[in-house]
Amino acid sequence: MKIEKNKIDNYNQSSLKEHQRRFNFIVPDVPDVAELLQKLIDFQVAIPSWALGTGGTRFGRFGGGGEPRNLEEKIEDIGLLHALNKSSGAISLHIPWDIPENAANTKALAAQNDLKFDAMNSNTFQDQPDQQLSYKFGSMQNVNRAIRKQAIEHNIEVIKYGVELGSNSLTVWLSDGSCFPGQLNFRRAFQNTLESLQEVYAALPNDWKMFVEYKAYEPNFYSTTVGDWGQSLLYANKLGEKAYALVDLGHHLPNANIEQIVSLLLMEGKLGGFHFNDSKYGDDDLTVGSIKPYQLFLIFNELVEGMDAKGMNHATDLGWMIDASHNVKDPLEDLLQSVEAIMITYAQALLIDRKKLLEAQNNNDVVTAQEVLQQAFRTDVRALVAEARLRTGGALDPLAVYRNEKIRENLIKERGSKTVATGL
Ligand code: RM4
Ligand code: MN
Ligand code: MN
Repeated sequence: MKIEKNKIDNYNQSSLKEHQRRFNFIVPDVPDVAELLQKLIDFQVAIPSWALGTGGTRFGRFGGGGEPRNLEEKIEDIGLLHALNKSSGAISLHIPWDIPENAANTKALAAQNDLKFDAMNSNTFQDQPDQQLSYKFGSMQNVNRAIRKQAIEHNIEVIKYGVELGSNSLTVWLSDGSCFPGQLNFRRAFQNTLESLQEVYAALPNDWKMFVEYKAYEPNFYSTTVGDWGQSLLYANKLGEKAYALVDLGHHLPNANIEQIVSLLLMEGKLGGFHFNDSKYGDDDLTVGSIKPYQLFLIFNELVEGMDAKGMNHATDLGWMIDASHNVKDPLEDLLQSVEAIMITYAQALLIDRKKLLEAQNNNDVVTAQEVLQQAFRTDVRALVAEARLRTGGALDPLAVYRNEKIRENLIKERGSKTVATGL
């Protein structure tokens, strides 16, 4: 289904006065409103094709109905999100969960929905029904060369799909590792993985990037072969200039200082991609900003500061994506919430008084430094984010329109209540 533009305009009309009151209230506090709004307008967050259905845990899955049955319906769902918030203008595909059978058609449908193709994702963490060799004991790290080769070829195939669609990056997340001490030799696992990644890297088109995503644990519980940012950076450095580390917020050990990791990876020119989500305990894949909004703000502070220091374009020089799972919420509502949280936090980070912060740091004025950060964090920027949407034809309140228009009910009518989307 599609949402008509005039429906969105009507809703906007009904809350326009209230919005303008809020917007006018914040404007005097923003040094350059036009510039800030433009940055918000330009900033787009990709939606992963595997996050449009209900996620499960290893205990169960409680579907909500109306889930997209194929790639086309997934693209339509993201099109809906983007029509409402104008900040979700890209889709990230996981192969083989979402194989574009006819690339030209898939591309055309995405274009109709004003969507681009973000990073392509390979999958060597599950065995597929028609697969010859098993990844039970790892893929690129495997002691068996034939299994490594199968994983390499899969990744090269994913690049080929991406080229057809106009994507320009490959994200490799490996679940490789070990569950018990002694199961593998760490150095050998690293070397095998490096050599395998090198073969994939050699197949990358010139204008492509490769993102090496790390994760502390799960599904392996003793060691992970790309377990933290240090290992990810090692691979990226050894691979070459087209290879980068990818930070997924849920992939760290408890209390890790993610903002510091982000800062140093940016300093090294080796931060390539970013997966947003939130977590309380592990890789919980919860709604962005739902648990630790201040941490997200501190991360965005480093992102903005570090990108500006290198003259990078906020919107295009890193790959931004949501990587979440939805167990109890309507996936589309959850994604709207996540995008909103990202935009709010980005806007807050843009409001930080950099000059004052630098002065405070140079004077060892710890109190002022903290005050500067918290001044921005405590500013209610929601009207700025809404204004950016309004100016690009989106909804002042995407969630309200989604509910008022009964989008989920309509999707259930259209697709049925028992559909299951491919993905996690
Ligand atoms: C992993 C990781 C990857 C994602 C898979 C589905 O934990 O976050 O980015 O592709 O989940
Ligand atoms: Mn991820
Ligand atoms: Mn994850």
